[in-house]
Amino acid sequence: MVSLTRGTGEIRTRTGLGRGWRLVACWLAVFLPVGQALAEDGHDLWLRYVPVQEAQAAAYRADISELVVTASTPTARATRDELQRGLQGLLGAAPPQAGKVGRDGALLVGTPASSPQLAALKLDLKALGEEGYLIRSVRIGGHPATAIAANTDVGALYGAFHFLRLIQTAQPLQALDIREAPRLKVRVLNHWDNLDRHVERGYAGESIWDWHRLPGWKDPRYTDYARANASIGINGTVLNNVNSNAQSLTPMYLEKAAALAGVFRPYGIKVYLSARFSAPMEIGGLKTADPLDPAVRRWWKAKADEVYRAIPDFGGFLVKANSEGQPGPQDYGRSHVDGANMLAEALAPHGGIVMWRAFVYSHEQPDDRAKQAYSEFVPFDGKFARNVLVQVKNGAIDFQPREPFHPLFGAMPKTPLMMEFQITKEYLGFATHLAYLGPMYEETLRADTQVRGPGSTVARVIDGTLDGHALTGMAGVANIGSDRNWSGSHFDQANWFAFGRLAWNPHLGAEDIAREWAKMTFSTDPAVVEPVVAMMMGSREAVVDYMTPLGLHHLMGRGHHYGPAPWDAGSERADWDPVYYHRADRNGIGFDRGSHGSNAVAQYAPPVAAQFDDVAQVPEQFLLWFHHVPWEHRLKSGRPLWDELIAHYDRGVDYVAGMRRTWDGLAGKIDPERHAQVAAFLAIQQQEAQWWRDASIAYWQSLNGLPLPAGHAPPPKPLDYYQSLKFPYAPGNG
Ligand code: GCV
Repeated sequence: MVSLTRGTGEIRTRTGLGRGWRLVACWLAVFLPVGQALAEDGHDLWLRYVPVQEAQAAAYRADISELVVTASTPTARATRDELQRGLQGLLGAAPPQAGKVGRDGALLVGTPASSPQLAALKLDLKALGEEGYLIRSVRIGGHPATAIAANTDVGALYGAFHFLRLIQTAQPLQALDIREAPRLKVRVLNHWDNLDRHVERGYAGESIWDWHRLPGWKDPRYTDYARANASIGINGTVLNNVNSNAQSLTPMYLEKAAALAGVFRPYGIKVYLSARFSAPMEIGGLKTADPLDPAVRRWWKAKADEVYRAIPDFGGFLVKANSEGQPGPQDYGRSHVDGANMLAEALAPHGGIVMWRAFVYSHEQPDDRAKQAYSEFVPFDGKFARNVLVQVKNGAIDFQPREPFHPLFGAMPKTPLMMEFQITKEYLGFATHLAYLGPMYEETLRADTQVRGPGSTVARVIDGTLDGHALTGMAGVANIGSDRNWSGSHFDQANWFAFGRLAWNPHLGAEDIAREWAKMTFSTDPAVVEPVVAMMMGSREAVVDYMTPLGLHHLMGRGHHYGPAPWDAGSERADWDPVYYHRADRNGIGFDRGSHGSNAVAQYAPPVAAQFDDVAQVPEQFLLWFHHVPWEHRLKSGRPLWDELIAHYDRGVDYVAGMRRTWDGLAGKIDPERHAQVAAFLAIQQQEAQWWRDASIAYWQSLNGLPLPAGHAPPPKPLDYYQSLKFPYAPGNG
């Protein structure tokens, strides 16, 4: 299926099309007038490769007169195939292939080892490492040409995707001089996918891993998954849920994982597995999983050897231990270090790594759950083995619409910490709410921990530059499922894309990424791109406004996390209940994490702690995260807190209404199928934003008895109506 895109880049036009090129161009001119859009279902993600405007296509075809790729390895073949597929789609036909550059406009792709012509260029590739690439306009034998060069085939593949992106985003192809190398080493998706294909916190259908039919049937989707990930630089995937099942480590499942690894390998993607800490007992017949027990250690070594026999380039293990009921070393009076280092030792001879999660909270009720990870992990700084990364969520609670950065960032200088972002929208309205998460990721990455003075950003902690770590990484909890559009909604694809781009370079800007994505996904027409980017950029803030303004958090329905339930109380753990987090009563609202409260602020570097501790200085977006204040507390606007809260709720709902208007205005410019689904989802979002606003206000009013400020409508229903709503079958529940 195709839709015609209209580009804006300044592309010089040349004549002299070959017969194939001419036929396609005529076909396009006759059947697809500019601006007409045909239906699409989103399956092609941002790799749609639909024809660019003919004038542009003609210019691009002149720039790429032949393709020179030595396709002697699976990765080089994947590179060649992608370029052929991409150029065929974008320009109407793939350029002819040649063994070496012989005329003007050749595209030469590869490594100095694979191509004598590239080697002769003596390009400076040293600093590009194993995954970097350069794209440069060069002259070869007197002919102008474009070189995509790298030290490895995978680097060249990444370069090819970048080159295609230039065309997809209507960039000129002259005078190119692009050098790129990833800033992070491990760029992984975490699939919370169970062996029965249920996806924990998944809103895009069942798991794409068809375990039952593997290894015999390798769904072509796996190749497309690998292409999509490689196109944004993702180089690893953890196949199974962190709430893991030891069966994943049995020979039967290892054979299936090996089949997936075989599909992903040409695309530079390694397979990792979540390891259940108690596996030695569950599938190994041992009586204990104590990490200091010699038999347990032997078992894991043998298991690692077995895994590497099946998957020679296996990436390593991800572990959730002693958290939310998962087994772990503390079950035996041992520590996170004992557990992580035991696995690290088993993997080290094979070059594997352990990603040990810091998302922990104890069985005992802590005074403040936000403090636990820091308290448990900081004492272990410098004690983890060299091949262990500690994987830290962006905030200290749990993927809320807004959280201050996790205090562990900067607090463990001798330990490499990797970021864990959630791509799936567990707490942000599931797949039906349009919330572009780029600004949220950017907000955390740019946050200044100040641990080594100003400029000690979270991005610099995780890219290793702050404390000199070579092992670095970022994980994203995937939003991928078997829905035709992969992510449950068209706009949720942007969150997968943004994660990949930021994992490659955590210093990129969310707006630039949104613009790239919008051009590749919908159209290069500025009349489409600009309104779409504007919608996206404010969309996460709108969710914060209508769900959890001013630092409120964890007010979602218990368990499934769908919809508002700020009244929820009485579950088996107080820190699973919204009332634990907002602490509202007739006098005030908010969690006191200041020096007179739980003192969680003390976990930040002194200048940050001082700012968060001071109710007059704390950024208002975190006010109720760190402070319990009276409803009358005056904000910078001069309004009392109560009025300000209401204003935020209404602003959030209004933003969604605005997105609907913008989107309606794009009818005819976006293909009807995708346009209709986004429109329907925005209607759901508006209803649910209103529900969040009304239910929250009704509940707060039941506590504080305050009237609504003038001009704001009261909730249309009484509180008990909102409290009566139940959602036993909400998707994604664990
Ligand atoms: C995989 C939250 C989610 C759980 C998830 C957990 C985690 O608590 O609700 O579904 O479990 O985070 O990150 O381990």
